Amino acid sequence: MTVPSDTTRSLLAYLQQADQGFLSGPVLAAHLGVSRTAVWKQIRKLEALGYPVETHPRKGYRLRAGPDLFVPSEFPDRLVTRWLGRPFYHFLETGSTNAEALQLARGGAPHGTLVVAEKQTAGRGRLDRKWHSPIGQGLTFSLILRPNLPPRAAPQLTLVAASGLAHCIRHRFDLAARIKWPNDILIHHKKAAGILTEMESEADRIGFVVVGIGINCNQGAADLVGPFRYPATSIAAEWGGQIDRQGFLAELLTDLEVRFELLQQQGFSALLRELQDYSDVLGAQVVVESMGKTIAGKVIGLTEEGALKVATRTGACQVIWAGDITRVTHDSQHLPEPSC
Ligand code: BT5
Repeated sequence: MTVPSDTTRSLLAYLQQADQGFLSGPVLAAHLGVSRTAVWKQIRKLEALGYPVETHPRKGYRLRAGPDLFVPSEFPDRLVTRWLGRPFYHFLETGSTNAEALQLARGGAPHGTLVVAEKQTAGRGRLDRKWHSPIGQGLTFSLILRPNLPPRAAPQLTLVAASGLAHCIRHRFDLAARIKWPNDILIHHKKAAGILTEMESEADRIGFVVVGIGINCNQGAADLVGPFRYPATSIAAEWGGQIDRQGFLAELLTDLEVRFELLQQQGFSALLRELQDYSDVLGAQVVVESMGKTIAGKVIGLTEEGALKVATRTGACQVIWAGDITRVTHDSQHLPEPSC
């Protein structure tokens, strides 16, 4: 794993501030307090990370127009949350922001801590699956939460995060983002984001939870072919233009904070309505893989705790606490709806 040094970060910040203008080797060396050879080595590091740096023999170096780059020094000023997103850790490259956040949480990092990475070398989904995100195009981040809730409420944090994310995409981009229970955000029935929640608990209450979110923001068609388990898309592909990832993340954290507070103060039922409104699967025929079993039927809702209620062909009601919806058919015929 390559963790960029403070010098690499500072160099990136100078190049970003130059707004695609050139900065000479001697000027950068003076700013950074290192030799010109060291500047050259740091430039190679940035290139290895995927940043498009142009080198000119006389003018020096500049960051070419490329991916929309996160400017870590600016981001905290854009946050309008009360507690979510602070403290803020930014990695140019790391294995997984969830792994970083778990480690920080074990070391005592507070409720609200945010860990963002431009590039993950081992981004993960559920069940040891992989999460792919080219550098600078998606958003990959994790939040440390220390809610006063019992461990069985942890899956609700995934659902609540999904609701906040769908809400933010809807309001910021006017796109009908929907939730594929429990952790996927779809736009036009294609996956635009995924959530991975990991927890460490004490006897009867959550010690901490790490909510990891991966969002396809500015990925183009070539980055979305997969192969993925479900068709993929990005916000930019659906919206029709590059998006400002930092502005979006700042707004998203506000939407998440409101919902995490509501969950803590009023309970999950206060969020149920929004979750059902944003559901991609409510009323649809689905196939669910759950604990080694395959269940097919029509989704008729969520329980008060957030489990999925599926009416099977026999009219029986199955309550599913954890699983993966592998197929969704929206033109479902009428089925008897048992009460459960
Ligand atoms: C998820 O798992 O969708 C949860 C993804 C969470 C990723 C974030 S990024 C920040 C934080 N740090 C981490 O290390 N992880 C979290 P799941 O429902 O199991 O879906 C995983 C599957 O989605 C993979 O097996 C692929 O088929 C597919 N996939 C991978 N990358 C994708 C992408 N960019 N867009 C759409 N689908 C993708």
